[in-house]
Amino acid sequence: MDISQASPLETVVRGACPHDCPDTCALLVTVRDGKAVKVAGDPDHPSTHGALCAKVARYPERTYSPDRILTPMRRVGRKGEGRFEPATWEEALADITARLKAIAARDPQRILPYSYAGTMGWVQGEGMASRFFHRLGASQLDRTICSSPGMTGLQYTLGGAVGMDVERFADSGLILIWGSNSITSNLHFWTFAQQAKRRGAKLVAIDPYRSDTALKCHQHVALMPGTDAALALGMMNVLIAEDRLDRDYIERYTLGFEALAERAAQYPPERVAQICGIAADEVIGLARDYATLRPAAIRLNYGMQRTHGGANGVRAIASLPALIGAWRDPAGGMLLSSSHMVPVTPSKQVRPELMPGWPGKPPRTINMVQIGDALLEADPPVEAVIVYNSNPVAVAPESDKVIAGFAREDLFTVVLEHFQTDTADYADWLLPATTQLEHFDVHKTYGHWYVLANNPAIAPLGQARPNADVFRELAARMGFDEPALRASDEDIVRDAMDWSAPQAGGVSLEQLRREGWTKMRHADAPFAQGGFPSPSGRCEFYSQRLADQGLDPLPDWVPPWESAISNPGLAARYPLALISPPARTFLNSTFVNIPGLQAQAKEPAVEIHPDDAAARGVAHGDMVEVFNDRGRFLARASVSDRARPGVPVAWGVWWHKLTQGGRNVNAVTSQALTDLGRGPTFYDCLVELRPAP
Ligand SMILES: Nc1nc2c(c(=O)[nH]1)N[C@H]1C(S)=C(S)[C@@H](COP(=O)(O)OP(=O)(O)OC[C@H]3O[C@@H](n4cnc5c(=O)[nH]c(N)nc54)[C@H](O)[C@@H]3O)O[C@H]1N2
Ligand SMILES: Nc1nc2c(c(=O)[nH]1)N[C@H]1C(S)=C(S)[C@@H](COP(=O)(O)OP(=O)(O)OC[C@H]3O[C@@H](n4cnc5c(=O)[nH]c(N)nc54)[C@H](O)[C@@H]3O)O[C@H]1N2
Ligand SMILES: [Mo]
Repeated sequence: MDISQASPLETVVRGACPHDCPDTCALLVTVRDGKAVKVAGDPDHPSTHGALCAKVARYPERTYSPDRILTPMRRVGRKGEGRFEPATWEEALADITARLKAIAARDPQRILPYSYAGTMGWVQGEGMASRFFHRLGASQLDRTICSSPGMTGLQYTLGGAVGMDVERFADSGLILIWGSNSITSNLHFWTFAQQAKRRGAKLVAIDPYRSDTALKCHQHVALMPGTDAALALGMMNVLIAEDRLDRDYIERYTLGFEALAERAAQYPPERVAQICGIAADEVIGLARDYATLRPAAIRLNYGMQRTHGGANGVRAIASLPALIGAWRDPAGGMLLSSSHMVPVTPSKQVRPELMPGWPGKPPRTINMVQIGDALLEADPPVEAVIVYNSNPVAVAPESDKVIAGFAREDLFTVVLEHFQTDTADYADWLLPATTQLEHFDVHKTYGHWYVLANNPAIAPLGQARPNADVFRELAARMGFDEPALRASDEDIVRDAMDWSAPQAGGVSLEQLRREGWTKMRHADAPFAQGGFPSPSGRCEFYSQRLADQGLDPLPDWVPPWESAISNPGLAARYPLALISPPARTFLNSTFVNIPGLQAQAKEPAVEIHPDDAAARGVAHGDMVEVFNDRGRFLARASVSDRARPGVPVAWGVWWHKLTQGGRNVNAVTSQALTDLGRGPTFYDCLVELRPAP
């Protein structure tokens, strides 16, 4: 479409959705008299298809919200009170520099960045920020809160985050939508799944909860949380027993089939049925469909890797396509993340070599999942934390500890934000950040094969500044004069991607900015003849790299930390396995404060199966208290058989301060980590509930 000039006063600017979502939509921002009046999806971009989710369609409302932070703010009240007075950037940056210098003189590791994917951009994400913290010698943050178990599972199986072209799902004959509520969290994939459905494909949802997506699939397999590896191994058991394998594909392009077959032999359908809480026939039927309804595709998503065995679950599932040769077809195989199909070299973007002691003895690493413990117990202590692109007080597990940590009067906290979030309340300095409409960036994604440019559509509001600008200036004030710390935004983007790689198809940054997006060039069925990025080039059922670390080289079912099978004592006190997937109206804790979206979600809710509700004297619409040894929160009960017996569902992620009892669901979630990848176990969480006192 021609977007040059709609009228002399109205322009359309090409942008990219910055959010942590596999869809990374191509945006068209209409600007009139310097004001963004509309954000729409680009109709020409194949996966965006002119459609935006309900949240991002409200991006102008969010940008011009009267609640935006538009000037630097200095704390005047007690920690967490959220009382501030306006200050100048000069005052803010001078004080922050002085404080950081003083701490760094003792030990820079006492300074900790805390960030995640508020924006996924190469520039306003980790580009300049990480360079700054590396040069400073700050503690490294292990950014594990979302996808690291799944990414690690892929690494040890396929060799990286590679997978199908999402557009090809339209031609699949069977789609297993596994651990994903696509209509909520991967809407633009759902469009392709629906096309496949209209062409006769069978859709199966594998999810403990009968989600909006599961409701629209032909079949729903409602397994217990954290049992996915058992189900996948059970499917293998049947595929092998019934000889429904692609022996030729296995022979040529996989590693360790004999060993995997021995492992799968331990998972006959009856045992799997018991572990997963489903019928043996479901396991058998699923395996038969998987082998016969071609092309067979799996849309795996991160919802299934938030339990102890999350990475092994991904390893087991990622082994399935090779067993039946599903990769031979462009519409077969699987997709969890395809982010490594873009030729980005993270080290060129974030420059680890700037760290003191690199590579032999770099600064310590702190896992963001365990920020609660880290702020309370790390030795040497964390004396300063600088938060950007994240809201840890709301999103990190075991809130009471996270809050106690941020409430330390001796902790120096800087928060770069759009809004006064739960985390911002604890800031000593709250700094106004620009939104995606106000700054430049470039994005890749994990759910399709495009790279997208985001051109600034409007001038920064108030005194808001882009993250990269702030860290560039802090670097200068700290006296860091390496070229990497003076790099312009465009330099960072040029560094991040290998623009001359064949996948990039010769695109230049200028062209990308003009055209908005470009698709990476890959073969239609990239793994039809193996060629996986693993050390052997094969799909590695057996991983020598895991064996070398003394770990199980084969995928297995690793039971949840908290379940009746693995911890009967705990389950006797807390018999309900709580999961807390994202709400359709919010993006993690972003958008929770936007009135139009908040009104749709109304208040924190927990869906409970009628049997569980009746046993506790809970009626539909009652306020209930959900609790365990870690904490408690209040939520409105929604009694519905869409929830499995024993598995209530609490929608995330509210701001604590916007809930009735002052705590969201993370009051009860745990800081325990996954089997591989050091990830969070948000959906591995036993609780009890009762009518609110
Ligand atoms: N609207 C909206 N979209 C989002 C987000 C959002 O907050 N709101 N968040 C974005 C982000 S950061 C991410 S990571 C993704 C997350 O999106 P997904 O990767 O799809 O993951 P979740 O939404 O966490 O969970 C998806 C489904 O998995 C189910 N589930 C829970 N435990 C298990 C299990 O053990 N096994 C199986 N098989 N299923 C399980 C849940 O019931 C849920 O229906 O979505 C992104 N998109
Ligand atoms: N119980 C439970 N907890 C969960 C999850 C769950 O499923 N259940 N999901 C987990 C997952 S998958 C994830 S990814 C994490 C997400 O956790 P976070 O990465 O913390 O994501 P958000 O809550 O969206 O917070 C992002 C913040 O960044 C800010 N921001 C956006 N753009 C910019 C910018 O350009 N500059 C600056 N300075 N700030 C910006 C936004 O205003 C927002 O407050 O939460 C996790 N927490
Ligand atoms: Mo995430």
